[in-house]
Amino acid sequence: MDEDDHTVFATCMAGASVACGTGCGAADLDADGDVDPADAARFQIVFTAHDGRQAVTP
Ligand SMILES: [Ca+2]
Repeated sequence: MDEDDHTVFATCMAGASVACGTGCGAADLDADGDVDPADAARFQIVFTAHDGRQAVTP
């Protein structure tokens, strides 16, 4: 996970109950059909924890 992933995530962040846009399925980290603060919390955990040495599940 890197800055490119962050850019995609930020582009896809639309809010609760707003359907994921094209190409944003990977940003829906809790798989509930939107990209909202709940996904952002998961993204932050993975983004800050991932150091390339271990797999991190959101
Ligand atoms: Ca979501």
